Amino acid sequence: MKNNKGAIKGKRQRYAEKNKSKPQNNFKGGKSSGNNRSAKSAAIRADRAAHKKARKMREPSANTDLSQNSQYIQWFPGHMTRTKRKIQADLKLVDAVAEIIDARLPLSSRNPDLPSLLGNKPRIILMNKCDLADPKATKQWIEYFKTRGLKAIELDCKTGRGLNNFVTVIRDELSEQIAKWESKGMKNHSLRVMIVGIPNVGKSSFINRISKSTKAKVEDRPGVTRGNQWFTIDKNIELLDTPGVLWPRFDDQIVGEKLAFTGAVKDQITDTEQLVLRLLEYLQKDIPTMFLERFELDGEEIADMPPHTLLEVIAKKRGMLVSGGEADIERAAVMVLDEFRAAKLGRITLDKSPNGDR
Ligand SMILES: Nc1nc2c(ncn2[C@@H]2O[C@H](COP(=O)(O)OP(=O)(O)OP(=O)(O)O)[C@@H](O)[C@H]2O)c(=O)[nH]1
Ligand SMILES: [Mg+2]
Repeated sequence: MKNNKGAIKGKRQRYAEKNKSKPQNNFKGGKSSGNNRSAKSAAIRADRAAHKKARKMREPSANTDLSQNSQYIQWFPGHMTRTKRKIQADLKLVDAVAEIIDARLPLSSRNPDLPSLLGNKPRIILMNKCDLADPKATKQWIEYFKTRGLKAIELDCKTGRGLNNFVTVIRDELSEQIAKWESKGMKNHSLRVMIVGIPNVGKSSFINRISKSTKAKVEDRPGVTRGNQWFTIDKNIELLDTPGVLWPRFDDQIVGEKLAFTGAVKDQITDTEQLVLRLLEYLQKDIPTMFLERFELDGEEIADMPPHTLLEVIAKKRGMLVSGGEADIERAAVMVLDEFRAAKLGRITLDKSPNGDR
């Protein structure tokens, strides 16, 4: 199998890596809620247990599902360790944390290190990119998080859908703290919320959308934001943007692969052709109608087709040929990955929802 890293590098080289603005952090500490500590602790314990269970639920396990197309994926550059420290240091400045996850990966895009990193800080979940995910699965995941004591809302930062719910949910999560402030005569006490999540899930896009600005740098690659930065969305709410953080080792390689499918790990560290063969293997398990329609494929014919043959068929259908009439596999792989990421192959939630549906 050819390695097309060079080709991908060429494509991605347009995105020059630049260092971002330095932290602009000049707030005095805000306090987290006190009265509701035991309820919050219970919710946090439930969330930790959920994380543990979630890790077990992530399927299929790397040990049982390693195909010849699997590749070892790991991306934990030094700036992520620094970011973790900065997040911990800045926690005292915020009243709550909003964890942004990718709606296509409600399990795999949750950093398992977050519960211990965030301690008892009130937390909500924002399921972003819901325009790319299966709407039914998103609703099921929201219900699932609810049973774990976590408020979750769906968002689409491309159109702004769901953004209006953010303030309501965050105020609801902090209602006891707000009541305490009000009882002390602090009627319009501002709320400070830290926005955290893995790379490329739309943290900065969310901040730009909600603050109706373009101040936070946004790009379609992971690792864009490099420092914590404050934004005021109105006189009562301030948001702290943070760089995306992964964790040092993916217990399950399918998690690493799913994160690579969606663009949460750097494309340059993966072999795109191999990655796309894995994506095709994954799609073959439960073939999306849009995928069949888009490439004019027959579901029964392709169900057991070796993924490399399937990619050849797709390349030929698209007229992607090299001299001699052979399929241009490298070009087809890049095209399939791009179309998957843009949901042109269907709105696909890659983590099975709790009831087993896609
Ligand atoms: N389809 C879709 N794309 C989105 C959405 N939100 C963000 N994006 C895109 O996702 C890409 C990454 O967005 P960013 O806001 O830079 O993500 P980030 O989480 O800040 O990324 P890092 O700073 O690298 O951690 C950009 O191309 C955005 O346009 C969404 O709701 N739907
Ligand atoms: Mg960012």
